[in-house]
Amino acid sequence: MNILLYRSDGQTSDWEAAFRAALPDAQVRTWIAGDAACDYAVIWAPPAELVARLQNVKAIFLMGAGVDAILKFGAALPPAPIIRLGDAGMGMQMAEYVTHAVLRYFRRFDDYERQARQGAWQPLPAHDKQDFTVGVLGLGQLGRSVIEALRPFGFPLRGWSRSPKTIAGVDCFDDLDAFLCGTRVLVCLLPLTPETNQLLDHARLSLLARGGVVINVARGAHIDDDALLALIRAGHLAGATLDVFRDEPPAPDHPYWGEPRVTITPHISALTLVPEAVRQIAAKMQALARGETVADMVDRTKGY
Ligand code: NDP
Ligand code: OXD
Repeated sequence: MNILLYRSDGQTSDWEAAFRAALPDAQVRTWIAGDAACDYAVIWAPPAELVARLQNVKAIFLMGAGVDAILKFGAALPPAPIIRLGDAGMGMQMAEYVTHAVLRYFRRFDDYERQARQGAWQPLPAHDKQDFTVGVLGLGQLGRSVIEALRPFGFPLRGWSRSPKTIAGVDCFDDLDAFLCGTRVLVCLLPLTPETNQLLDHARLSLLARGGVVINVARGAHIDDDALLALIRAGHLAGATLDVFRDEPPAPDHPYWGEPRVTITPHISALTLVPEAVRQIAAKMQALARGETVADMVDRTKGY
């Protein structure tokens, strides 16, 4: 078995070591320009030159859960199956991140952080939990993990997905506007597709409850940045916690950096854990080699 690795950040040495340990008989190497022949490519955010050289691979494995950075190549993609990571420790991390952010707003730590910087000692009225509806856009592997983590806290929960869902204790919507009306905390966990690109524009964000907050842990291009900032500055929204951006990192003069009601993290809400990812991918390679089917195949027509 011949495995080719590529990451846009160049950090492949731990992947090489983990694959050599998991599949001792495999030949494992990191891609250098001009190289190509392999059975399996394990990649993240590849350049066009690499994609063009993968026409004969048996399968492409992604080092993450999102598929936008590969599906953007459209007709230039090889016919081989594309297989994303399935959870691999990301569900728990996403649940931790989003739960932290929801509780921070609900218990007013954002207000207390601002007060403390001004030396102010001032207890504030508690928010009413029934006014703190959490709406999760995307009820896939990560959205469901977030819903389950929030469940014990007793927030009203709602969700929105492409196909209808029934989840105990969760109001599942197919009408997006109805979902947004009354949502106080909006969590975005959608894949980035032509349908979801710039989904959260001014009109839709305005439907959120007054004092609402946005937690975006999916992709920056889901949100109209100008609209989000305008609604925060106008006082309709209380703030945002953003882990993902249209350009990463955002430019030094991006207005998000200077907006105190925007909390920025550097795309860390659910990191790829290399040992877990390699265990999962190696097992899938072995299953494919035995002629079996594997989970987490990307559906190119749906775009995720
Ligand atoms: P899944 O593919 O498991 O779930 C996607 C969900 O979004 C599904 O419920 C799907 O609906 C829904 N959906 C897709 N398109 C639409 C649409 N047009 N309208 C309504 N609902 C839609 O993805 P994951 O949960 O694993 O991951 C979600 C995203 O999170 C990834 O695509 C990635 O961009 C991002 N991510 C971010 C990370 C970070 O560190 N910030 C880390 C990992 C992932 P249905 O159920 O009907 O198919
Ligand atoms: C992913 C990501 O999709 O890191 O895995 O965003």
